[in-house]
Amino acid sequence: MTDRYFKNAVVRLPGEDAGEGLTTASLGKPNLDLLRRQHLSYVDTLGEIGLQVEVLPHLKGFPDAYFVEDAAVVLPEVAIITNSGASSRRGEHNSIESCLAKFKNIVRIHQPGTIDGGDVLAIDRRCFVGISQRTNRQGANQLAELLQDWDYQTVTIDVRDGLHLKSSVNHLGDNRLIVSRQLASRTEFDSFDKIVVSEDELYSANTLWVNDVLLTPAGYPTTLAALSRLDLDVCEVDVSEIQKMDGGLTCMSLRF
Ligand code: CIR
Repeated sequence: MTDRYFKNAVVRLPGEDAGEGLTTASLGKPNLDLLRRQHLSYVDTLGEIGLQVEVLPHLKGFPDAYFVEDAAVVLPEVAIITNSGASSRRGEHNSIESCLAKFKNIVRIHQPGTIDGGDVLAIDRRCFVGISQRTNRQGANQLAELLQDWDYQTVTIDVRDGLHLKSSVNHLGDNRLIVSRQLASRTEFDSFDKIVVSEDELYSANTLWVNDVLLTPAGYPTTLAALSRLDLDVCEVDVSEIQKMDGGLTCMSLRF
């Protein structure tokens, strides 16, 4: 199942204002040049893995718009345009919709429902939805109702650590998850094989599986060692400046 699962990716270039976006990280201001280089290197990596990458231009007035994952949930059958819980991000969705409409049928989440794509982890026919500062129950209910048409089972999970659900749990292909200790004991994840990240390496739970490659943030040796024992290539990616803006590897692209 892991071979060539994703064929396309959509990314967006960060602008001059990339350091002005929302963040809860207390890691200081990002170095803008370095942030842009790290973003380009990430885009190159997706291309080297074999994805067809569509690079959207910077979206003026929306410093967080390069975190494209939050504006949509893309599934094999449909693309769901979300409605961010952060009002400063609401103007990002139209342009993502125009792009995705070339590939997928489109449906939308509407007020008062809010969802950020970072809170949605879809694995086969299961869709785990984090209830967070960005995603509310109305949004999760709308998503569940929409996805019934394609027989998805939607499960909500309260997000206690990090910005989004995928700050703490991600799919590593097949039946594997990488997950924080706090979420690892949740019964919803009982049926998965798990790599549980240590408390001091929590950020590395945001590891991105792309076909037969795992992209993992540089600087987390215990996680790296655990990932290296899987039958996948592992690629460390430096995202130090993106982390300062509460971002990570999953949130800078939409894959499908
Ligand atoms: C925000 O707070 O919305 C952005 N600065 C970071 C969004 C990161 N998105 C994600 O992890 N899915």
